[in-house]
Amino acid sequence: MTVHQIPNTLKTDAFWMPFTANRQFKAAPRLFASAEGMHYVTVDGRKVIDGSAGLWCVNAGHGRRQIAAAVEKQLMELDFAPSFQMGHPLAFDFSERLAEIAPKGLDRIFFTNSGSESVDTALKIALAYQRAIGQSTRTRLIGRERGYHGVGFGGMSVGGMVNNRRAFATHLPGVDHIGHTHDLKRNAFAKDLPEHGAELADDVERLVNLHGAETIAAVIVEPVPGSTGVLPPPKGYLQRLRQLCDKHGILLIFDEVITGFGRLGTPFAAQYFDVTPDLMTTAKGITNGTVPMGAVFCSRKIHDSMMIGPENAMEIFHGYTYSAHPVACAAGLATLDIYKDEGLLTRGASMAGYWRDGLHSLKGLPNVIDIRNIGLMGAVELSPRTGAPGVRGYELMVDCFNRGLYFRQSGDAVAVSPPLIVERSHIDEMISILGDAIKRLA
Ligand code: PXG
Repeated sequence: MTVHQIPNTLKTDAFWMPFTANRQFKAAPRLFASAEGMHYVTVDGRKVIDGSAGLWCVNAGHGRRQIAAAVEKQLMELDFAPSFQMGHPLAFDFSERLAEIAPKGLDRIFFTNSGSESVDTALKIALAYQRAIGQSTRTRLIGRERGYHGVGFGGMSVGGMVNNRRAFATHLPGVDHIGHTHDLKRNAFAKDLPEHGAELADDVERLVNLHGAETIAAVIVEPVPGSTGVLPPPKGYLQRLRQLCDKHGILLIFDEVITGFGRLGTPFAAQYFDVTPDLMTTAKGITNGTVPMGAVFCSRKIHDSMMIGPENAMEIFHGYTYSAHPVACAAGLATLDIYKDEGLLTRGASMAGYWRDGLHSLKGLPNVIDIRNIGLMGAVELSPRTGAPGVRGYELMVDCFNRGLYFRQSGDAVAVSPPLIVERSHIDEMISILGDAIKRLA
């Protein structure tokens, strides 16, 4: 047993932790020291199974030597190269490889460093495209209640989780939201896609009637919202959203930061649902979580419409110092090799049934009010304690962590999304720890 660092000798004051109850955490830190395959090892040497692929990103499992070797090689060969008016071959190779697995027609790639940057980039491309085709009154951006699109001002504004919004009063102007699709009354314990709610997509028409279609540039949704507690879309909903966007000249953006790279058993959710957006945002699994990176997949239509003006003019005044960072590209290429060699982008399809049955076996346990699943994503929702929303979920998370299971908590829901290398025995282990903890919980 390797004891890497004793938590109570660790100085915890300087690190202001993101999306964390800092004072509560620092009173009893939960610290990982290493990871391999499906497991983390804590600083005190306990093995903890990774029920959330890190933060929905370590799709090929931990400790992949092939990625480490590619990163090391790249750092020694070309540590950094600018992508503004200069380039390096890996960026082109990686784009071509991404284009090969992309939903049809979304084969023009813009690199970023995170999901939040991908979202802001996609929103900006949508605005610039509308302007380029002479639709410059289309400046309004539409998100969805309960959506999570990262933490930039753009992503925050189109996002729909109240705690991510309320402290930061200044949002983008001209943003509106359609309603969410979570409907426990009609759809609790649905397996895979809920039956009811395709008509909720018509909310787009409510906003068209309110604002005028000619003011709306784009609608952005997660095909399956993740952070808000895994909400598979009602049957037919995304198809209807696509039709309405087409009817009204509105671009459709899928935020696939979580659903991208095999989470549903297809490379992207767009392929799972057979609905192709105009723009698709990704990050996380693009490098197996090893090196920060994101990418926006753009349709030919959008890309080509912007290749206008004199040839010496930049087509879009946008990009990041680290767009197409060579080390991230190397990590990404090695990641795609692993996904391909091990069939991971479609493996979820063969595991989804076992995953679904495992999760739904928890039905009937105390306080369980809903169970949701799709591909290798899942959620178990507990009823909140009176006057204390989120506390039950938190206690469950801590109890499971102490007994060897890590997952993300979203309020009183548990969100699980294991690495795509997960085996049946791992699913059994996760469900057993989770079920026992739910039984113990008051
Ligand atoms: N879009 C979606 C759909 C996301 O889920 C982002 C954008 C932002 O990505 P970055 O890389 O900027 O964080 C995300 C991020 C959780 C959790 O457990 C989810 C995310 C990040 C951290 C935790 O729900 N999603």
